[in-house]
Amino acid sequence: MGVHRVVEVAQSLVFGLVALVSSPPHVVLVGLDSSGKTTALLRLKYGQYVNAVPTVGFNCEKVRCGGGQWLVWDVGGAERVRPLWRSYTRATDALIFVVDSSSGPDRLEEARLELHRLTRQQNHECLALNRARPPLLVLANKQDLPGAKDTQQLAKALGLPDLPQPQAWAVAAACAVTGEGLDEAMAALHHLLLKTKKTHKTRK
Ligand code: G3D
Ligand code: MG
Repeated sequence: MGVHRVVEVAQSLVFGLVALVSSPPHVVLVGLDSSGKTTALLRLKYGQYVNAVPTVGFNCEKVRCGGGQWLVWDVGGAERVRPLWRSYTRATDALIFVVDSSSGPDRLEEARLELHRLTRQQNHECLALNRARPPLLVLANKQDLPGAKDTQQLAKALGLPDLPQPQAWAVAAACAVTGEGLDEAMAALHHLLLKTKKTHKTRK
């Protein structure tokens, strides 16, 4: 068994145990390295800016925002650890893909490829288990930076309209440093989650 596989199995076990003892919906933050995942998580947790160190492994916090409580997992986004995203997202209730809105075309294309790879995998797993596809919120972070793209430009650049149906998605603009937009983003995710649950129930 490869090291990646061992880590994946161990993480799935931890994830399963935490799921058993905690009731709030699980949400996983993924996205390329330096997009602002940890800053966003710490901002949601502490209500203030905390300088994040590069994530080794993952962070997990229970937070209250957007009209509900969440268990938020923040997973490293460096290229070598991206294969591990799958073990975190397999059983999650919702997904947040954080993007640096000021990224150039190459980084945005890299983000698009990773996002589509992840949602394809999730699609297969959810079909096999007859589970609802977790809703996707794209967090258009770093809106304070010059040249930051707006939500429509990012939806297009990330190919969100091309995601296979039924995939509930939304894009929300934010700045994790000031916290602007984060609560609205979580409220939008809450709304998507309720919608997804309702749609899945009526399809069954
Ligand atoms: P990651 O967890 O996705 O890898 P981090 O990203 O949260 O570690 O953030 C990477 C860098 O981006 C950090 O700067 C952080 O302060 C910055 N950052 C996060 N969100 C924003 C934002 O909304 N606006 C701006 N301007 N910067 C942001 P450093 O300098 O510590 O690397
Ligand atoms: Mg991080």
